[in-house]
Amino acid sequence: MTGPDTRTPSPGSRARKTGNRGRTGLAALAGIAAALAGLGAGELAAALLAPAGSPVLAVGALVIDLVPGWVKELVIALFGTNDKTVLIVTLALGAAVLAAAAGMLELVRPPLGRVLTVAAGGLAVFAVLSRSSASTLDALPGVVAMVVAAVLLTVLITRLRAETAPAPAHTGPGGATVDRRRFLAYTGTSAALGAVALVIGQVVSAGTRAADAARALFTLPAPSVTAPAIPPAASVAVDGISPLITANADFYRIDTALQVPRIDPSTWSLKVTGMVENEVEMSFADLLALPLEESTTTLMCVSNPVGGDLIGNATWLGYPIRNLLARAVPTAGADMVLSRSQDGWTASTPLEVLTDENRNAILAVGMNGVPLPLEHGYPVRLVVPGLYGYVSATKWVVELNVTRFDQHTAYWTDRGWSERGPVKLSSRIDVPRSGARAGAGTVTVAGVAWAQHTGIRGVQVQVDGGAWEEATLAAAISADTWRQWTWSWPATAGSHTLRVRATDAAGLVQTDVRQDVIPDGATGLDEVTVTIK
Ligand SMILES: Nc1nc2c(c(=O)[nH]1)N[C@H]1C(S)=C(S)[C@@H](COP(=O)(O)O)O[C@H]1N2
Ligand SMILES: [Mo]
Repeated sequence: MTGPDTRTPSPGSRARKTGNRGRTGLAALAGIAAALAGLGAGELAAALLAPAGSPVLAVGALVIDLVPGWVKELVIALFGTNDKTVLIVTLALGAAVLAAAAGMLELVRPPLGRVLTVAAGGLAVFAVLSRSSASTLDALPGVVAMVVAAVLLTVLITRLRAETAPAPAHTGPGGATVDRRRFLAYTGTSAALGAVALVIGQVVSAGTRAADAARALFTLPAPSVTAPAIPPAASVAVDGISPLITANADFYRIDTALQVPRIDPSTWSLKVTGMVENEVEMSFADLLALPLEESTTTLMCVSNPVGGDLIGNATWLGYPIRNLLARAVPTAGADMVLSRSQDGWTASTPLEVLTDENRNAILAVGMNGVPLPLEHGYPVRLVVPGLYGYVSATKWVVELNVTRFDQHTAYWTDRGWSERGPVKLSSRIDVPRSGARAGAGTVTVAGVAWAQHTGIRGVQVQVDGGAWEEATLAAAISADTWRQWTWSWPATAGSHTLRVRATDAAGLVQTDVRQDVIPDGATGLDEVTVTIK
């Protein structure tokens, strides 16, 4: 068995030196095999559970971010469009060197090899989590990779150490050769399984990667109709009020998708089916070739409670659905379009809303100047002013089935929600926040109000159940967007409750009758309680 002297060979002992060098080489191999197995397991876990959590891609992206500009330019100058290949080869070589070092360290200075493995795994997990869209689940593949690599490294190096002192094979059929063979078999098997898992992981996730890559490369076509300019007077300068346009990163997200569908736009198509004279099928390229229109539309969720924040306002770019339906020619009797997403979710939208000349119901591809974010429906979603999202705003849309309300029901209708969901007149106080404290004097009260597709005529604020006071409305963008308002409150000391109500352009006053969000949206008035000193 291994004697202590084999670790510290005496000078002049040629056989031992060679053997030692051989063992170090084998340890390096074991390190590479363990790393390969870990990476394979990690990539497989990523492909199956968390595509955004690929340790390999995350480290690659981190390196791209960290490499100084002049190096990138040099690489591009030298290798042109092969720059990605250069990156991958460099990363693979770097990883191999690290893995070999981990193997050798684990042999001579345990547990330093494991420490190095865990540090590398930690770096991968950090790289994944440092991306803005990362979720906790995305850390899993990196952790899997780290654990598999560390465990295998320990097992393989323990085997290697247990092996008898290396002797030239021709010295006879000693246990050494058998042990070495077994060690090599384990190492080879680990490396091979790792490589296979790595390839399967890459193949499985190729489709999902294609979506990310395509989105990154895609530049929105210029609109043929630009959104009406937003009047400067539509935004009031009050700290804490919701911005007039909601940034994509702050836009609420609601869907049933455990994992965001990742659609490669080159494989995407939209079919118009059902009660139509001509079924229409359209590719992403077909859609982009059509004249696209910009419009600013507020989107809100039926589950938004009074005063809630499941509402956002964006400038969308898309193609009017009425034009598409005009090509399909709905047949007599059709009164609903059941839109379906790639992951099988459905929404029921009244046909008359989608064919309305005066409504910007669109197949959207852009959101605030960029391609739809993956979680907001990339590559294509519906946006329909005047209806809650659950009956209109299908993300990752792939089919419009023209049908009848008495023939089909949509996802949420089957779960107790109304088959129709027009947006209800509502208003919200953004500042002051409930529980806020302020000094006596003039306090600015401000917020937003919406009566989508009808428009807001007025907003009133009430203090402690007193008279309704007229708030000042900011300019409107259109009837399809929320509207900011402010009111200067002459505040006196004490605890006060402020309430807000809106009146729509048709003269309807927002009701104070409280109704829950189910089945077709909440009603009631938003209120905040504040303390004035
Ligand atoms: N495919 C799909 N589309 C969907 C949903 C969904 O669950 N799946 N949820 C809808 C609901 S209830 C709302 S309120 C809006 C929210 O859109 P957002 O996440 O872009 O804000 O998307 C709608 N579109
Ligand atoms: Mo919703």
